[in-house]
Amino acid sequence: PKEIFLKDYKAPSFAFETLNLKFQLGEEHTVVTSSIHVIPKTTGGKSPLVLDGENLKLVSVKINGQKLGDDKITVSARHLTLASMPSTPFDLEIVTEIEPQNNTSLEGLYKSSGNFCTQCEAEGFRKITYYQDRPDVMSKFTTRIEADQKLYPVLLSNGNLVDQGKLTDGKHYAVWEDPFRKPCYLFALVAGQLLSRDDTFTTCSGRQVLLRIWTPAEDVPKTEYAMESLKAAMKWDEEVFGLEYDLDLFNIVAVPDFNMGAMENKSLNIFNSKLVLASPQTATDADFAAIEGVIGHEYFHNWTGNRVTCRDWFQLSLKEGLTVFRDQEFSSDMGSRGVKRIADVCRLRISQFSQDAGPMAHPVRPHSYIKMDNFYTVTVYEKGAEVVRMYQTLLGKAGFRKGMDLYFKRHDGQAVTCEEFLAAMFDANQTKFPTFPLWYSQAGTPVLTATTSYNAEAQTFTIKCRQEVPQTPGQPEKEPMLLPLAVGLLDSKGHDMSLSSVKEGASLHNFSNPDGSSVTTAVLRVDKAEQEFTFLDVKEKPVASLLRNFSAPVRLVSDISDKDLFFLLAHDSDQFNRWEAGQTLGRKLMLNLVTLQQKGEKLRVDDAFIEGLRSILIDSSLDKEFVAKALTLPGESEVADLMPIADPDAIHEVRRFIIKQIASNLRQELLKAVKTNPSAELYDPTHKHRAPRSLKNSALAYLVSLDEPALTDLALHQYKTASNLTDKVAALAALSQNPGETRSDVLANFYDQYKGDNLVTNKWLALQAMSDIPGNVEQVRKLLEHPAFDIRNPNKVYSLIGAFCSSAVNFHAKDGSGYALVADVVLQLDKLNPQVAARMVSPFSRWRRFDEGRQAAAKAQLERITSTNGLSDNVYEIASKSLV
Ligand code: BAL
Ligand code: ZN
Repeated sequence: PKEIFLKDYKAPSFAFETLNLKFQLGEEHTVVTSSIHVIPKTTGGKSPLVLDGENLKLVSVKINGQKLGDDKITVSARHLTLASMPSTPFDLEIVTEIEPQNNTSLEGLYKSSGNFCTQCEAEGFRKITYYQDRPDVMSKFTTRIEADQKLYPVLLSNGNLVDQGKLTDGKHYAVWEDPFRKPCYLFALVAGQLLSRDDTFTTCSGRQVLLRIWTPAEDVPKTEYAMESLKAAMKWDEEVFGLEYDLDLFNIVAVPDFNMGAMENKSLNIFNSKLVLASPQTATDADFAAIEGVIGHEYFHNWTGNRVTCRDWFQLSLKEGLTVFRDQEFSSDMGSRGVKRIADVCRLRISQFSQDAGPMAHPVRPHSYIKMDNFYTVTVYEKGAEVVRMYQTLLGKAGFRKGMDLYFKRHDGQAVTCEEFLAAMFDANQTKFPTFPLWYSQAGTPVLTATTSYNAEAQTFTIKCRQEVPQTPGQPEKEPMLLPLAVGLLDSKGHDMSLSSVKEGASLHNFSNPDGSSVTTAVLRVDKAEQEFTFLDVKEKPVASLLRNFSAPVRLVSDISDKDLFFLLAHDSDQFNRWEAGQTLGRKLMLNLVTLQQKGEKLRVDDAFIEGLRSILIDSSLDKEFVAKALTLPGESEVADLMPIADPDAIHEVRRFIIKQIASNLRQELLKAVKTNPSAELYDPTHKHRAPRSLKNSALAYLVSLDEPALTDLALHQYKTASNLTDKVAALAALSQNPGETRSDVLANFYDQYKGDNLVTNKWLALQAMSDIPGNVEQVRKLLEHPAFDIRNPNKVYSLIGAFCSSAVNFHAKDGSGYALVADVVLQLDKLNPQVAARMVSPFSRWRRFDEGRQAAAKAQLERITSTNGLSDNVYEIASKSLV
């Protein structure tokens, strides 16, 4: 397979000014007629026009109405080359035939539950027609759809509906015109039997926008929350970024078969149904929160992605990092800022730090790819969002907003690069941080080591910083980069000290807020391999709160004592760092106990740790969702990443042991948390109601871990009487920790109750797949044959196989059976849906982190995959890079 490099970028030699598409949708085949007004960019000579296309049947090519001779046409598996094109503007018409009904890759035009729909990002448009399938080719699209009226009463595409009517033979048509130039990855078409929930939004300039969410008729009642989220997102973008919606219609369509979560096609977002459909009885608090976040995300793309798009796919983070940052901020404003930050950092550390430390490590802006689909990664998305967040941390909220305003002013309607974003941010603030751009080009998680000292006589507090960016594939050497280090100092009462000034090298920086209030968090700019910062006028020995709000995506190593960590857990005003203090203690405890476990020695949890958690649990002034987060131990994979050789069995035993110790020591407090936080009869997904529910359900899980009849009954009672799915699934999850009859009975009962609902049965699949009970590999193999599973549906694959890979003890089963199971599925799935198959290969990539036996077993499966004939480029890229 061919690797594509950023350094080889060349601007296109032909512009496509307008594109008229005609779709004649049929059951046997669909005819696509594409009429393009082409403007040659090169002067002189007659150059060939090379178009991308895959799995297309070419019917005809015309130039200015004249059929092009066969001698001028070359068709290969991936391209159509048209020789000696005119050097002046011309009209090109291409007719192709496709078979959407047989398209299981879910890229291009395909059918889902009998309806036609599309997915074109990144390179799916080439499965619809021959085209310059690249984001810097922007055109004005007009789309005519013709289809059987009974089978496909609803015909949708981007922009405004400008014409519709009846045709002969029971057919009808609709014509859509999108006034905004766009790349083809933002094209969308939907045709089928759908009904809509309609609403309106009046924009800040007084325009009324019609909002429509389309689903099969029976699902319309489940779209209420999605609609509320959409209106909230539209309002938020006006208020926070001054960005108004630009058309009179905004459509969302929910489809059950979708590779991604959702897609931001101009004015016609297409969503995976799991991110649209929700009711108290069919969705959990987490589902409601995800819907709010993703509805926001896709809507926000209208400006960050659609109005200003990417020059090439290497720049993906330009729109994704920025839009993830925007959706994170939106969700923070809708719920609890501290809790949202904790959740986002957890995800980053568990998934992205791990990717950054493995063979698939790549910069936020990758240098090369074989299949772009493989680069929709946590690095491009989540680390990319951290990079955007760092601009805001360095420039301040007002400075960041100035940068955003300038970015839109300069680049509206253009396809640009990450440099343009950076330049807008710096120019708007008349500043420059020379080492900041390295965040786009250097892979790997920087390690920031901080050592502190207090000089009582001089009343100074010094932080010595050392930074190192680890080697990653293809990048043996790294430069120091700018790490914003947010610091607060706590006095002996636990209050924030007022910070007056800091000395760094020869320069002195004075802190003061514009309104005269005191500064309690300072942002230090760490940009050298070694550097020292000295706070002046520090009246007593402080406890330092470092990297507040996780101000940079780094691994922080500090000399902070356990005593100081307990102090921060009790007092830090920065909610993230308060939680992080507990996590740091938890990680240390787990690592210590793992060593004991490996030596066969007795395990013990310090009283101080239990007491620290007890004081959080009984502190009624705290946000209950924060308390639930603070009670959660670091994940097994997080601890595995910190070990020289990961030992999933020992980590699992230790984590279970600590959970049971916490449960038995805090039994009374946990029981109180369960009893005093019942859900209201009328379900409400907002933070106010979600917070007590999350605390109650965390407490319940702890208690049930003790496997005592009275506590099991408590969960059974909740399972039977729950008035919402959150409580029901929480009870089911708690009960399914313990193997035995109760577990089997509730699982059977749950399936029986929900077997008609795919989204709910997917939770049932996932819960069993991620279970760490012994022998679960065989159980998951059986579930592959269960009627609830269907390998063609990505959600089901993610629920069963994706969830299975998250259970370290079973995926990494010593006998290699977990690896074999996943490889079997990958090879079967690759023939149907290479994108999803490649995602299932990713968990293998960390195989070198394990002992020799596991390494050999995982490597054997990777080699089995790479040596398979007819493998897709998608799977080949991940599997072969994992082996390097
Ligand atoms: N652009 C692909 C889906 C998303 O990130 O919104
Ligand atoms: Zn996105």
